[in-house]
Amino acid sequence: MEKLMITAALVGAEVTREDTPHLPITPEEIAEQAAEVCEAGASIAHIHVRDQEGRPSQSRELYEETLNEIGKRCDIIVQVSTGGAVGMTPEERLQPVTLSPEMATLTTGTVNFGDVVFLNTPSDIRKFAAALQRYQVRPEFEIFDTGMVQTALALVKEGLVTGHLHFDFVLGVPGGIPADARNLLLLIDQLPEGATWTVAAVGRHQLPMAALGITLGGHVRVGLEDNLYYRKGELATNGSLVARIKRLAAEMERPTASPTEARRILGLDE
Ligand code: KMH
Ligand code: ZN
Repeated sequence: MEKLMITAALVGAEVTREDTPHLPITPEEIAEQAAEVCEAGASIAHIHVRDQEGRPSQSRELYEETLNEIGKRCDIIVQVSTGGAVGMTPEERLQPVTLSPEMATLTTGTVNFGDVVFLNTPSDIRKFAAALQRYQVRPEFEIFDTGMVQTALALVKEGLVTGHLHFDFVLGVPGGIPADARNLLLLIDQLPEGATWTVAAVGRHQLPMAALGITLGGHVRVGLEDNLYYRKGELATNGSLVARIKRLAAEMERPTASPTEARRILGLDE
């Protein structure tokens, strides 16, 4: 089995400081936590940014500042969000891609997020894929429901995505695919030879799904974007969630990949 890549989803768009005092908001805070999770065993930081009031933003300037601050502190792979927050326009969402970060997310379908709609039309998905290609950014396909894998593979067929294929299965979003073992296997079964995958899951599902990801030879995403708690009633930090996965994986004889090793797994060094 290849080494385990841990992605830390540090910020997200939905969590607030009222939910947890551990949420990073400013570029410096995000960078400090990126360095902390890198030290704890993460090789990828999935980031969103926030404005001064803590509201979700896709500002190119804020992303640029955050990327610079992270680069000063550590070598972690930075994966920017193109999902942004529900209700943002595609143009707004695409801003950080123009900075040519190493990676960016690419959601390949529309999904309900509870009572709101995370809209990704077929033409917008292609617009996003073309932008990532133009700026030479490696996509991570964000898969919130079963049919999204086939749409991702259609982009590959159309030549809009080339090179190594990496998927992130996000389970347990209310309106998306529920977090259970059979559903994870169903998603994995659709992947072509050579593709890699990460499992993320919301709330209390994060830890059991991560354990399954380690067992099945996949990779793991944890972090405050998806889950606020270390255990029932105890708030987590991004660092504590990553450190737990590294310990768990070590117990299961699965060493953790450094950022350099993760670049090799993802073909980012080619
Ligand atoms: N905030 C969600 C609407 C991504 O980062 O690409 C979308 C999201 C996915 O978080
Ligand atoms: Zn995100």
